[in-house]
Amino acid sequence: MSDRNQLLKDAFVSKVITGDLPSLSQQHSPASVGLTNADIVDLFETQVLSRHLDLHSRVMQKQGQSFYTIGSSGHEGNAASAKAFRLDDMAFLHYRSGAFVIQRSKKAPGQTPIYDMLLSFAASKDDPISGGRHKVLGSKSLFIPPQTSTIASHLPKAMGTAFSIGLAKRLAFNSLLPKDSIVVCSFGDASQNHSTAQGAINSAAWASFQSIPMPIVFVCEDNGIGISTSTPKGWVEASYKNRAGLVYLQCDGLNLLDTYQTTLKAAKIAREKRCPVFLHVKLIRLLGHAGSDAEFVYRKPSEIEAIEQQDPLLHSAAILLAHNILDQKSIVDIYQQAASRIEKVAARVVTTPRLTTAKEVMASLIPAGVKAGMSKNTNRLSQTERLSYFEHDKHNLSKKQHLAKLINWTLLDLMAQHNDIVMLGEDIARKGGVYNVTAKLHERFGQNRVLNTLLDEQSILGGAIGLAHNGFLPIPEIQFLAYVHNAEDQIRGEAATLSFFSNQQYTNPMVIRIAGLAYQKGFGGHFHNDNSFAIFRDIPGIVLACPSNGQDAVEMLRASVRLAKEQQKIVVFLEPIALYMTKDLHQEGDGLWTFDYPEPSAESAELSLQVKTHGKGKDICILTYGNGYYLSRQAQQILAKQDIKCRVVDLRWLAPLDEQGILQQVQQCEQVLIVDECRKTGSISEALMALLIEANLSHKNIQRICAQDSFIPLGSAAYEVLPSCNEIVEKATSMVKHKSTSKDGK
Ligand SMILES: Cc1ncc(C[n+]2csc(CCOP(=O)(O)OP(=O)(O)O)c2C)c(N)n1
Ligand SMILES: [Mg+2]
Repeated sequence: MSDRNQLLKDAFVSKVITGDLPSLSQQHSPASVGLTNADIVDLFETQVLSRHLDLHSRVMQKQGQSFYTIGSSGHEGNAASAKAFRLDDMAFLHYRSGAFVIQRSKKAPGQTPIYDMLLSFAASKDDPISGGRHKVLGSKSLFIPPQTSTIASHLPKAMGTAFSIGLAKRLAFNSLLPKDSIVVCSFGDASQNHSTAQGAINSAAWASFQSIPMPIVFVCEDNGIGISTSTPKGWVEASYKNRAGLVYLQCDGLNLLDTYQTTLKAAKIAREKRCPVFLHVKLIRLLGHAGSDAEFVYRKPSEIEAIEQQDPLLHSAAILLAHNILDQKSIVDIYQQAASRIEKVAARVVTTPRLTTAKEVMASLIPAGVKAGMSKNTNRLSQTERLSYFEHDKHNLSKKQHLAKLINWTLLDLMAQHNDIVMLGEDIARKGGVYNVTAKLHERFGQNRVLNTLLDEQSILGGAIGLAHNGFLPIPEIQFLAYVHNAEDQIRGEAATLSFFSNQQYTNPMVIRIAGLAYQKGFGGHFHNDNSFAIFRDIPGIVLACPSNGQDAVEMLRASVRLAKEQQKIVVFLEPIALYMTKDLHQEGDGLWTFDYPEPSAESAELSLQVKTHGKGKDICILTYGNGYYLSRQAQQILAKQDIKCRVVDLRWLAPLDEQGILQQVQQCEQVLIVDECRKTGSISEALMALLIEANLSHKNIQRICAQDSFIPLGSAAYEVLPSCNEIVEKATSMVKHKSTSKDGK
C-alpha cells in the first residue's frame, strides 16, 4: 500500500481517538430524518466496508491479484442514498458506488457483497456479475445492471428505462419492473458535461415538460474534479437549478443524515410525480482518481490534506459521537474489524479460478439458449383479427409489392403479433417515416407503441436499451445510416456489451432498423447515401442483416425479431433506401423487384441465417448484397447473352457471415467476383477475401469491385465512385475471357 493509502487508513483511527473531526454541516438528528441509531451504525458499517475494499484492492493490485483500482473513497455517503431508494428501483451507477451496492444488498436476503466485489476485483470466474470479465458493480437480484467505463453512456438507457416504466403502465404491459418503481442514475460532476449525459438529461426533461412520465433521479456525485480537471465552482448548480422539466435538489454527500433525507425527498418526488429529479450531491474524492493516479502532480499536499480532513467516514464518526450512538472505541473497532474481515475474504478469493480459455471468455456473447419463447407477449390472432390491421390495404395484399411496402406490412404483422414490440424514432409516427416505411403503424397501434422521439440518436438507441431492460422488444429506427455514427457507442459500448459483462444475466434484445446505403436517385449527397457499415461488423455478438429485396426483407425481419426474442440478440437491420420503391429489374415495367407478401404462418420453424443464390452458372460466382445484388442480377442477364453463366450470391446476413454457404457456392466456380457497394477500405469485401484465402481458395481467380474510398457526391457524380452494372459486366467478362485465353495458351 502506498504511503497515502496507509496515511488515510491510519488517519481515521487517530482522528477519531483524538477527536479531530470535521464540524457537521447540518444539525439533523437521526430521528428527525426517520433513521434509528441502529440505522446509522449500519450505514457507517457499509461505509467502512466500502473504504476497506478500496484500500485492499490496491494491496491486491500490487500483488498482481487485482486489476482495476478505481474506488469509492469519498463517495461512501451513497450508502444513505441506497437506503433511501427501494430495492427494485433499477440503479445505473457511477463507478464510485461500492457503498451503494453494499447497502442495497442489505435489502435482499442471502447477499454476500464483500465476497462478490472482491471476486470482481480479482477477475475471478466466480464473480457473480461478470463471471471474471471485468470489475463492475452489478447484481441481478439487486436491480443493478453493470455499467461500462465509458462515462455518461449509461444515462440514455437509464432515461429509457424510466420512460419504459410509465409506458408499461399505459399499455398494461407485463413488465419486468414494478409500475411504481423509479430509476436511479448516478454519475460524476465531470461526466455530467458529456454530450451523452446532456442528451439523456435533456430527453428526460423534454418528456417531462410535456407531462410524459419520467420517474428518474439523476444523482450527480460532485467531488469537484474529473481526474485532474476541476469543475468550475458553482457550475453544476447553475446549470441545473432552473432547468425546465427538472426538479433540482442539493445535499451534503459527506453527511449521512442530509444525504438520506434529501435522497428520500428526491425519490418521493420522482415516484409520486413521475418526473425527473436532479440530485446534486456534494462530496469529495479520496485516494486520487484511481490507484495509478499520482494526485500530488496536480494537487498541493496542503490541498490533499484539507480534503482528507473532510473524509465522509470522519463525518459519520462525528454523527455517531454527537448523538451518543457509539463511543470512540466502538467506532474504531468497527473500522478495524472490517479491515481484517476484508483481508480474510480476499485471501480466499484469490484462490478461486480465473477464466482460462477464449471459449470461456466468449461464452457470455453467445446466448445459452432460448430465454424467452415466442409465446411470451405473443398474440395468437385469428385470420380475421389479423386482416383487420390491413384493412387500408386489403385490395393490395394479394399484389406484388416493393421493399418499402413489404417491410411496412411485416412490421404491421409483427406488431399485431407481439405486444412487446415498441417502435421509436424520428418522424416514424403520423408521418410514417421519411420513406413511408412505418406508415399506418401509429394509426393502428397508437402513440404508445409507435413513437416520435426527439432528435437525438443517442436517446433513441439508449431509449431502446432502457425499454429492453424492462421487458419490451424495441425496434428503434435511425433515419439515415450516416446519423447512427454520433450514437454508435450506444450499440457498440452499451447494448452489445451488457450480456458480456453480466454473464448473460442482463440482455437488451432489439432490432435496430436503419435506412442506408447509396444509389438514391434524385436525393444525392453523402449523408443520405452513406455507404459504410464497417462500425457494426467488429462488434462481437451482434447480427447485421441487409435484405436486397422485399421477399427477403419479410423473411429476414421476422427472423430478426425471433433472434431478438428467442436468443436475446441485438440485430441491426440495414435497409437499402435506393431499393425501397424499386419495382423493376431489367426493364421498365417488368416488376421483377416486386414480390408477394407471405403470411406469417408460412414462416419456417427453422431459423437459418443463410445466403441465397440466383442462378447455377459455373463460370463466375458473384458475391454481393444490397444494391450490389440488384446490379449483379442485371449484369447476370447481360452476361448470359454473352454466354457467360454466373451465379449471384446474396450474402443477406453480413454479420455473422454464412461462411459455409459462401464457400459452398464459391467452390463450384473458378472465378469469384466480389461486388461491394461500400468503400474498398473497411468494406466486407476484405472479410470475404480473407475468408476465401483462409479456405485455401487462392488458386481461384478472385477479384473485387468496390466503391471508391470517397464520400458520395451530389448528382450523377455519385455513380463515379460506386460500382455499376457496366463495371460488373466488364470485369466478369474480362475475368472469364482471361481464363479462356490462358487455357488456350496452354
Ligand atoms: C467517454 C469517456 N471519456 C473519458 C474517460 C476517461 N475518464 C474516466 S473517469 C474520468 C473523469 C470523470 O470525472 P467525474 O465524472 O467527475 O467522476 P469522478 O471520477 O470524479 O467521480 C475520465 C475523463 C472515460 N472513461 N470515458
Ligand atoms: Mg468528479
